[in-house]
Amino acid sequence: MRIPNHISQQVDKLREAIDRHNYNYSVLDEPSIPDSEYDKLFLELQKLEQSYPQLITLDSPTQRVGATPLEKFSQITHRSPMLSLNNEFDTSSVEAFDRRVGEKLGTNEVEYAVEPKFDGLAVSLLFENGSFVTGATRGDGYIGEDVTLNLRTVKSIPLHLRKSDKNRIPFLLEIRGEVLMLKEDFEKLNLQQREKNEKEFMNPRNAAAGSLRQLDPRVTATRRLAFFAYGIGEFEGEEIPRDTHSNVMKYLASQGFPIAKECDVVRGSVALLSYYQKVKELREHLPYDIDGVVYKINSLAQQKEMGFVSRAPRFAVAHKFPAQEVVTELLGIDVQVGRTGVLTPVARLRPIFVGGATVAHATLHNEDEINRKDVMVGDSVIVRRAGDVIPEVVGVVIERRPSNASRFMMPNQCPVCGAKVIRMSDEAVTRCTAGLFCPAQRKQSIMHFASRRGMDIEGLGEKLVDKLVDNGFVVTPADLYTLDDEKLTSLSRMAKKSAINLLAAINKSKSTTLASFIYALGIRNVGVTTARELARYFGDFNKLKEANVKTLQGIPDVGLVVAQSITDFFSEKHNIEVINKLFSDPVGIELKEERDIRKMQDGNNANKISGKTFVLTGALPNMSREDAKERIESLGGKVTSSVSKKTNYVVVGAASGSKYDKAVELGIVTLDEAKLLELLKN
Ligand code: 9MJ
Repeated sequence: MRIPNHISQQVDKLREAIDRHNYNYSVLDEPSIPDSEYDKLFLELQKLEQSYPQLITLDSPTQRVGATPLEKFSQITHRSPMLSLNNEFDTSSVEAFDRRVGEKLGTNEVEYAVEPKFDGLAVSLLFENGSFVTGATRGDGYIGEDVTLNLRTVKSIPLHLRKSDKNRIPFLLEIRGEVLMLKEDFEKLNLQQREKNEKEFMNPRNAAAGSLRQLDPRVTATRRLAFFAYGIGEFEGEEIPRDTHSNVMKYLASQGFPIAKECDVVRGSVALLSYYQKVKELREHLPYDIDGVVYKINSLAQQKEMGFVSRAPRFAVAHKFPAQEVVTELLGIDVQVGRTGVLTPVARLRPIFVGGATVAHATLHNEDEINRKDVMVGDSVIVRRAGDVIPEVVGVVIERRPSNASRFMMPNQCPVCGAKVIRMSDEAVTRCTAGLFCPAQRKQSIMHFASRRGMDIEGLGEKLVDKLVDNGFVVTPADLYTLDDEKLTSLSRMAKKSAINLLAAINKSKSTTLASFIYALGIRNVGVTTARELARYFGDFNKLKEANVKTLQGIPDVGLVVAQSITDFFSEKHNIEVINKLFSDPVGIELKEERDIRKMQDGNNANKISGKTFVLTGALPNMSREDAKERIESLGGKVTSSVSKKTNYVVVGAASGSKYDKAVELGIVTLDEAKLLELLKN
């Protein structure tokens, strides 16, 4: 059957549009059309290809998804070997590397291309006449497994190259890079696995490996994998740069391959080390796991001159970060009691250095988690500490389990107060039933009451709260306001001056906002955002106190569970007694009207924030993005995730990428942290 001209033109047009939108979405992380529009284009192309199967090509976007499963992977011999890098772990080895290079090349300050070292799986993608034909794992460096069908499902891998300036396409090109799973997608995948009662993955790397080495490409297609290019192997084609590695990387980016935003070019060992430091600080803010940085001599001629030693190049090294995952012995499992009575099992570990600190405890979350991970006391466990995140046990090395390993049992009594514990059938957690009669819960709720986002009582830390509760000076939050310097100075290690400061802070906290007060009460399931919503909706504490479930459910983001928690809280006699005490003499909490505060702010900076839309991008030097978001929202601003014409400000931190470019393109005001703080200052 002859294919009408307008049909092949329409097919070309659809493919071009789908590829472009896919690139914007998967590589630039800047969706250009809504999903529904994309689906429409895709469906139209699929229909045309069904009617005219002769038009189907291997690099059509419809050919990414779900081929039939394989029996086993076949093997692919790489055109040029996939080298491994030598690892360096300390400053002096990096200096020695730079010295060796300098001596061999007879150059003083060698130029290096520097890049983050992805913690994923190395793959090689072969493009022939511009089309993606095969893709393989690294294997032994010479022969890998053919995972082409799985790699086709990775949306950020282009299925064909773009024509170069000279309108040419390389005859042959091997692209080298790493397949990985973004941290965010890893969390989502594990959540799904948990819901399906299937085994969770230990870390993003394992999840990526498990997804890529799947015999059924339909499974891989459901996993969100990412790809980043970091070099090329064999190539034939005039348009490929032959001067520097950084130009090769630019070429790859121009061909639609994702490359790390953190790539740079520097000179000399001092600059190498400061790059290492910079990326190390960025590490926890990056969307993917990295395990170090890579230094490569930038000049390809100089690379050739350096040559290889056995299977590793002499022109590049990996400078590894301290490990974030280590194996240590699980000595025991302690049980801690939190503010809402939740019993949390905590691993007691043989102390070990991980992620830059010595760790002796790690969370085990809850009983189900222990069972799912099959953790037993005495096991060798894998402990992960990434950035400021609480260390956690992610898995067990089963082969090393000793014969005397013992199972953990959740106690049936609260380990702090001895009261009965219960586990609701629909909850993963076990709780102490004693409420505020349990000293552990009492301490935690007082800490919460005094926290920064609550009543903001400066200087009331954990140790002091322990003493105040243990001495019987404080039973409920209202008792904080009955403290005097005599009581305080009777506590060990409490100097007169600290006592005076604390009393002043307690006194100051009496004047607060409705939102902070609601949050401070520690109602289950009511966090900062919900507290703010409730304050905005009711504007009056008594109205909130008397609201019923139905009214509460009418508030944005308040579902049945939250509504029920609120009414449960106010139906508890004990809670009402404490609240009454807080509002009457001698305490006399005073809630400033939010509107008054807004008026005050409108006078100066709030009109610059209230009603304005902010986008935060990159890591800020001194505050977390969460903090910045909260502070902007507390002044009536809105924080969204993508830059558009409606955005008023883009707050730019380190390693900000496309959002910054977009802001510049649209002429939107950009702020650094200092300027943001100036705006927030009130
Ligand atoms: C990773 N893993 O990110 C190389 N790598 O170069 C980077 N690996 C590499 N480069 C030559 N950025 C061999 C391996």
